[in-house]
Amino acid sequence: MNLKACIFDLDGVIVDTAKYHFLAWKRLAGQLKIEFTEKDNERLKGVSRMASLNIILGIGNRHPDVRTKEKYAALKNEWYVDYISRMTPDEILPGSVKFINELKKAGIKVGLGSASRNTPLILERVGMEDLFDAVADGNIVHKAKPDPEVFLTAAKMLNVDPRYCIVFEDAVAGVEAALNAGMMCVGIGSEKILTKAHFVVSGLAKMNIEKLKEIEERIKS
Ligand code: B16
Ligand code: MG
Repeated sequence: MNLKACIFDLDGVIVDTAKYHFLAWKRLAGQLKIEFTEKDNERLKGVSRMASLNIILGIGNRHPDVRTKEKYAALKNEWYVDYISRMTPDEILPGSVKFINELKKAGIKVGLGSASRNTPLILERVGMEDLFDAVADGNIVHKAKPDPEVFLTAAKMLNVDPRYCIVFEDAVAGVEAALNAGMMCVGIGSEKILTKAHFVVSGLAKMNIEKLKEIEERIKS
């Protein structure tokens, strides 16, 4: 295998925080009398907090000033933090820890690439604060996915050339970010949604070293 590093998205790949983002955004949308559905929520996955708010305001055709927008984003985050503060290791998605430990044993570096500024709190709550060799998150990266910055930063921290990295992503914007970084990308979720990913699996429980080799060979051929 030429592969040297695996970089994981957090929300929707390692933990299921999408449901908490949805609940908090839904509450804000409710207060603003904007109808916001689970289908609309798909468009928020992987994009930054302010970009998510702009999508919701767009649905309601609202144009508040910058200060008001900051107030809304802070309110949503307060509710979201309240939910994630109560997370436990039980909320780690199946197969994640096993696969990551298998990679480490095989000498493959593991990194995290998340848009979330709440990454440190989530990792601490689920007991994963020491698992990754490098963590690139919304606190150190400023360009939102599909910009490749988050994954390029993780690769740099791992000291691995982007060509030898494979990203695991559940969001359309995140898959595009991985491809824009010149990396291989495995989509986590549905083939119908993650059409640009090199390969799609339903979750990390489906992954192991053998499968990884097979995927790399398929991408290269
Ligand atoms: P926060 P990921 C992303 O995380 C989420 O998918 C996205 O829905 C959220 O808006 C974004 O983080 C910012 O999160 O408000 O906590 O800073 O999928 O890149 O791990
Ligand atoms: Mg995600």
